[in-house]
Parts: sequence; structure tokens; C-alpha cells
Amino acid sequence: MTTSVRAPLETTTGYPAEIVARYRAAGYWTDETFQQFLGARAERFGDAIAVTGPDASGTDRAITYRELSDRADRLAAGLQSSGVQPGDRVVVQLPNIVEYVEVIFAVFRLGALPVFALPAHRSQEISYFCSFADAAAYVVTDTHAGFDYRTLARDVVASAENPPRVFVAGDAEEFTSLDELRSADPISDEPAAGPESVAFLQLSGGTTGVSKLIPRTHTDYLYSVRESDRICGIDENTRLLVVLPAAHNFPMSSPGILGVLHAGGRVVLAPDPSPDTAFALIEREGVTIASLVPPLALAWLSAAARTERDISSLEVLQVGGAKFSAEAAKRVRPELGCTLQQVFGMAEGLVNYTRLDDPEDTIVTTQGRPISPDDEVRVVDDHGEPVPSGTSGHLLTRGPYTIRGYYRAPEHNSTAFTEDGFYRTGDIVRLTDDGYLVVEGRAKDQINRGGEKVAAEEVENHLLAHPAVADVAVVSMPDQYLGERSCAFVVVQGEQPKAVELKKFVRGRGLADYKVPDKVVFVDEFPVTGVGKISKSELRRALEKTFVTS
Ligand code: OOB
Repeated sequence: MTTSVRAPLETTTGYPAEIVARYRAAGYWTDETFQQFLGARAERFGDAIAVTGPDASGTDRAITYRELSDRADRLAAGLQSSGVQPGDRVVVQLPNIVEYVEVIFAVFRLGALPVFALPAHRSQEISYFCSFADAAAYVVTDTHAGFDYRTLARDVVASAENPPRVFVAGDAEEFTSLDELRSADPISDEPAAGPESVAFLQLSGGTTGVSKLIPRTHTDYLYSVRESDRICGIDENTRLLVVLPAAHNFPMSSPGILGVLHAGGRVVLAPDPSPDTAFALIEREGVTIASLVPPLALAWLSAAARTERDISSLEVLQVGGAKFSAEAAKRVRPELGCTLQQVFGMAEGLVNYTRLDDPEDTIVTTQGRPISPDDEVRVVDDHGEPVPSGTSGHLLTRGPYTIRGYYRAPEHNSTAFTEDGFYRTGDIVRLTDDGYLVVEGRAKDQINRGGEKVAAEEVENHLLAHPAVADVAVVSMPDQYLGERSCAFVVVQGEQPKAVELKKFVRGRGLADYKVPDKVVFVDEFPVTGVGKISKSELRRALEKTFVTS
């Protein structure tokens, strides 16, 4: 066994002691942890099916709670015997395959921390997560959707100072396969993780050069999961269809995979996001709830009219991650025959749901209200002063499952949080009289590409590395299907490259595909604001004009 020493985790989560005491006294924070989560579920729900879906080889699988728990235990043992230790970080980048669930629970069981990467991430993002979190291990699948993750792993290992061990679901080639790991002896007892310690690192959508890592604790996250179950009516009869990438906060915990497993229901993993695949699974598995981003909800609405599948088991369609227009929202009940639930959440914490028994008008026109009576929501103007109810302003929040700071980012934290611990979400919202939130826009420098978040600055930095780019500004442009796409305005130096060359350049630097600008516009100079900064709002307006006229 080889063991390399990893930096200890920075464990301060920033919740003041009196707040911790309050959340515990209120019963929000309990002693439950992810380390014992699956074992406890297996005892209770043993032979019920926990997860169905493809495995890495594409074979359809149905795994009971007991099997899932046994498999996760054996994987944990394998990880342990190959040197992964409690407190270590493990970057997990898996598509919607059953191994995803096994791996995250194996990592939890060991007392190690998953870092939840998305399948779309490439060498830029993964190398950064591995080095920033000082990851001991990196778990991938062999190939998925035409992409070979072992090639990516080779790049990541080659460029790392302290490379992670690589574990592969499926054909591992020179790496270690999960099957090999599973042959290890049972795990020796690991020290119990404290409920208020960090359980995993989630990724922020990002507003600066790179994504921030979000330290979520066992107790804060499990509180949001249990309450989500209550609000969304999740129980043993629930069948949840997971269409979005399983590692994203929405399908993971709102109430998502974790909520459904907590309640003894069944998680149905969809191998691809097409409505045809989804509808076939709804019919076969009797799916009761699904969570989608708005573009997929639109695709389901148009596919529902011509499907021959019986999708009548579907009771709730959750839509979130980006604004769902009221026009589309009101089509859900008549055309899909189920209740819409709008979900406005963020990996940093706060999640808002419309309630299942809300009046239709509330469901269609708002993005819901917070999970907890102790979620504090402030809507303020540009100077931080509260605005009157019904007026739009910046959303700030603090509460029993919202972080007090990003992982190892003191400088960023001093602006991303107020002095009294409120997270500045960067969203512009309005509060209705009955405390529901309506998302009106965004102040953060981010493009929301159908739920996938693109930090303008990150893409700008990569474009600036091109020798012909003198200056660049990346902004959102309206899009009928995705809501927004990205547009890079570029001032060139020397010979003007083709737009396609710049896109290829960005992709070639190992950035996730969804961050490659959808459009490149060459300009002689940028419009500037009164203080001489590039006026992104003017650039956005210019795009809107061309869209109206073209
Ligand atoms: C979810 O999480 P993230 O971390 O990918 O993105 C959070 C941001 C929010 O700050 C907001 O800008 C946007 O995504 N957003 C919405 C929205 N839901 C999220 N904007 C308008 N309407 C909505 N319904 O996206 C996320 C996490 C948990 C549950 C659901 C979504």
C-alpha cells in the first residue's frame, strides 16, 4: 500500500457557536451523517430496489438497498487499502450510472470527501479541482457519450504536482478498476465523522476566473434533504427519474437522489436526457417525480403531444436551475398531467420550492419560498439597504443550510458574504406579499446557459491567451431554447482570426464544451461606463437589438 500525505482539510465552516446551538436546539441540525446514511437505510429498506439504471458497461441494473450498501462497503475497503484515508478528497466525475451512487457512498463510508465534478468538465476544470482540493483520488468512467475519460485522467495525472490515484468504472486500462477495488477485505472501522464537519465539496457556478468549492457539512445538508422530502412528499413509493447530471445539487438533494434514498424510494437513472428515453422509463418504472432544467421541460412539453408512452404515473415535475417562463409553466399541468414545482436553489445553500398545494397562479408565476422558517432572506438595493416588499433588489441569504464561506477563499469570501454572514447570491429578486421569490435577473457576471453556469471571467481569461485577442468581454444573449447563450465580443490585435478558430482555441485549452462561446463578434472598441469600465449591459442591449431585427 502506498500512502501519500495530503494536506489536512480546512474544517472551519464559519457558523458562529450561538448559531450552531440555535440550529441544534430547533432540531434542524442532528447527529445524522452521510457516513452511516446508507447502512441505516439498508437496515430499514433492505430488499427494496434503491437504484435502477445502466452500469458502466451499459447493462441495465436494479440494486436493492442491501446490495448497494454491501457494494459501497466493499468499494470503501478497496479505496482504503489503496491508500485513501479519512478526510482525503476524492474527485468524482461519473455520468448517471449505478456506480455513481456506489462510489459516493463508499467515499462517505470511509470518512473521505467527494468533490462533485460534472461529466462535461475537462482537463482545465479537473486539474484545478484536483490540485486545489489536493485530491488523493479521481474516479471516472471508461467512456461515456463518445468521450474517453481515461485520456482525460492521463492529462490530469501528467500535469499534476501531486497526482491523484485514478479509479475507473469499467475498462480501466493502466488504472485501477472499481471491480479490483471491490475485492478488498471489509473496511476496518473508521473514526466517526462529526455531524458538523465538512461532508463534501460541491462546485459553484462561478463568477470569477475559476469555480469556487463549496464546503457542505453532514448536518446542514441532511437537514435540507429531510425537509425537501417533507415538502415534496417523498416516501417509499416515490420513483424519481434522474435526467440531469447526478452530481449537480438539484438532482442530488432537492430532494433528489439523497432525498429519495433517505425515504426508501427508488432512484431511476436515465442514460440520456432525451424525452423518448425519459418517457419510456416513466412508463416502465412508474416514475412519480422528475427534475428538469427549463430547456428540457420545454422538450418534454413538445414531445408529450405525440408520445405513445403512458406517462400518467408522473405526479410532480420539478423545474429549476434557470428561470422557467410563466407561459411555459402554465402548460405543465394540462399537457403533462402533473403538478409543476418550481425550484430556485443554489449549491451554496438556500433552496426555494413552490409547494405542491399552492394555488396554480403561485406555482406558475413564482420561484417558490425557502425550505426553512429560519432561512433569512434579505432583498437590498445597490447600497445594501432593504427595498420595500414587491420591489426588486439583490438577494442576500443566511440560514441553517447556507454556507458561511467558500473553501480556502478568504479574499473572495470577504466580498461574497456580508460581515454578518449573509451570502450575496448575485440574483435579482422580488418578494411577494406572502414571502415567495420571483427571480427578475442577475447582477453576477455569469451566463446561465439552460441551467449550466458559465463565469464570464473564466472564458475571457482563456480567450485573452490567444495572440490575436487584445481585449474581450463575454456576455449573455437571449436564446429561445436555452434562455441564454454566451457571446464573446473581441477586439483584435494584428490579423483577425476566424470566430471558429477562437472557439477551437478555447476548447483546445481543455475547457468544458458548454463554456465555449456560442458566438464571437469582432468590434473595434467597447462601450464604456461613466467610470471607464466595459459596459456589459450595453453589449447585451446591442445583442438584443440585433435579435429583434434579424
Ligand atoms: C442550481 O444551483 P447552481 O449552484 O448551479 O446555480 C445557482 C444559481 C442561482 O443563484 C440562480 O442564479 C440560478 O442558478 N437559478 C435560477 C433558478 N434556480 C437556480 N434562476 C432562476 N430561476 C430558478 N428556478 O441551479 C440549483 C440548485 C439546487 C436546486 C435547484 C437549482
